Formats: sequence, structure tokens, C-alpha cells
Amino acid sequence: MEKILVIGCAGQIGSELTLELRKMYGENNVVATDIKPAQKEITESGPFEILDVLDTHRLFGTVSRNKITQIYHLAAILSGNAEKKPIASWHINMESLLNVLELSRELNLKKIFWPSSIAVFGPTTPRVDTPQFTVMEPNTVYGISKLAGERWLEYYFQKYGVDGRSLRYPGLISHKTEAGGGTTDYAVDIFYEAIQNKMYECYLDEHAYLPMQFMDDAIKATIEVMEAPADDITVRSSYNVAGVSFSPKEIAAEIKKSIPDFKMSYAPDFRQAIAESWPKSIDDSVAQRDWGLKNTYDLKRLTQTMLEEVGKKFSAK
Ligand code: NAD
Ligand code: AKB
Repeated sequence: MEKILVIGCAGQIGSELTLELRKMYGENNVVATDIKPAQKEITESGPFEILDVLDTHRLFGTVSRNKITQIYHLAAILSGNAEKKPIASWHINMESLLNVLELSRELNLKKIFWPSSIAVFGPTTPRVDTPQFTVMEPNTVYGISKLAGERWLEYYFQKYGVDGRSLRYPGLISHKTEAGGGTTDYAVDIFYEAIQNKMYECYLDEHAYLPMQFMDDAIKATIEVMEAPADDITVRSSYNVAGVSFSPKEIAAEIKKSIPDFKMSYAPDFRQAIAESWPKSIDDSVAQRDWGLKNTYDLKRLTQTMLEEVGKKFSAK
């Protein structure tokens, strides 16, 4: 029987992935942890512990005590926040992964999931249909930590047989939990502002074209890559995931179709330079070939879903 540990369960992805894993494996078989308190839906539907992933001793204790077989390690400092505290963010992003990899090796865990990001690419990478294997010279602390993490993941697989799996998520769009301090967060915030105030000041330029993905597709892809037979996983660093690419101007135009008096203004800040160093679109044909990756939300569908779901939050108040 599988026993799953989720690290970082209270974040944008963890708050949804934990519940999905509990549906699949049984509520008591998914131990949710975070350094901060989690949402009621998580604490009331199964085991929850406060855990700092940097506390190696407690991490080993939690894994051994609960007879954990798989880990989903989601704790990290995202791109925008990491630029404000580079050394502390490097420490959290790298030490946490090394703790999880070492533990997986020593305790012989079956599988681990650790997400990478489109941030592994940089200004010298081809920006359109960025290939799976290409030039990677990231210039953000977050991107450098994700690229180093990918190399460690592959190293632990080749050297010790640790079965780590990973996706290079694009910007994720969801309505359950707010986004965690990244460059792509505008594509979540815009819906809250559009519904509450009918206006949004975007911190990226109107033409900042970036790859994004609706959370349901990201969760589905995460579970699919983890469920795939080990022999089908030919990429042991991290798989490209394309999602859907659009610019702030395009998403504003899509929102305007439902809220005609919505107004968008632009005041680019330091995150514009980060966006300019990342791909505009991604080639994810290797993930499609290896384990059947499929995106189902385009800009129209994700905009409609976000407007409906965020709208419900405010009409319920
Ligand atoms: P998030 O910031 O919303 O959540 C991260 C969670 O980790 C938070 O709940 C935080 O409290 C927890 N955490 C931080 N430090 C911790 C520590 N020391 N010990 C235990 N928990 C700690 O991030 P997210 O958006 O859910 O992202 C999850 C993972 O996916 C990260 O690795 C991130 O880099 C990656 N990713 C996210 C996106 C996205 O758009 N959301 C895109 C690409 C990659
Ligand atoms: C960020 O903007 O930092 C994240 C990511 C793409 O990794 N959303």
C-alpha cells in the first residue's frame, strides 16, 4: 500500500494536489505537511503536521513513523520573492531537495515528485517552442536553483536509482489558493481585481507573452507522470510542459468579453525582466510521447472557469 508525504501542502499547488491524492490513495494514506497552518479542507480530511523540510531530523522521523513510500516535495521560494532574498531562497530551494533526495536514497523510497519550472531557461534559450533539450542559462536565483535541482534529480537516479519525477511547470492559474510570489501571478490576480474592481494594474508589459496552465491540467499531468511505468520515463531531469501561451493584453481582452468595462493598465516592475528571460512558448512533445501529456484548457476555457469560480467566492460573501 502506498503512503504519501506532501511537503508544502498549503501552497497554490499543494492545496489542490493533496486533496486529489487523498481521493486516489485514501485520506489517511496522504500525510500533508507545511511550515505554516494549512486550509481546513486539508487538516480536516486527513493527517496534517507542521514540518520545516529543512529540519532533517524531523523529516526523517515523519517519513519513518508514517511508513512513507512516496514524497511530493512542493516547498520552494518562487521567482519574484527569491529575487528579494537570493541567498536564503537558494538555501531553502536546494537544501530541501537534497534532504528529500538523501532520505529517499537512505530509506529506499519508491518514488518522489519535485517540480521544476520554465524558469530553468534564460535569455540565451530559444524563446519560441523551447525544446526539451536546449541552452539553459537562467539568470534568476529561482531559475538557477531549479536547474541545479534538475541536475541533482538526474544524478540521484543515475547514481543511486532514486526514482524522481519532475515537470517544468509553466505559470499555474487557479482559484482555490493565491499564487505564491512568482512572475506569472498576474494571471491569477487579474481575475480577483476584474471581479472586485473592474480594473487591474499589471506589473508586466502588455506584450509579455508567457506559457501558463490551468491547475486541473497541471494536477492531471503530475499524477500521470507519477503513475507512468518507470521504463517510460526517458527524461530524468524534468519534462517540458507547454500549457497555453498568452500575453497580458490577450487575457485582458478575453476578460473584457465577459466584463466589458474592465480596464487594464501597465506598470512593469522588476518581474518584467524575468518574464523577458523566459520562453514565450514550450515544445512538450517528449512528455506527450513518453506518458501522454495533454492540455485541455485554452485561454477561453480557463478565463471562463476563473471568472465563474472567483465570482462565486465574492457572491457568497
Ligand atoms: P507556494 O509558494 O504557493 O507554496 C509553497 C509552500 O511551501 C507554501 O505553503 C509554504 O508555506 C511551504 N514552505 C515554504 N518553505 C517551507 C519549508 N521550509 N518547509 C515546509 N514547507 C515550506 O508554491 P506553489 O505555487 O504551490 O509551488 C509549488 C512548487 O511548484 C514549487 O517548487 C514551485 O517552484 C513549483 N512551481 C510552481 C509554479 C506555479 O505557477 N505555481 C510554476 C512552476 C513551478
Ligand atoms: C513563477 O512565476 O515563479 C512560477 C514559475 C513559472 O515557476 N509561477
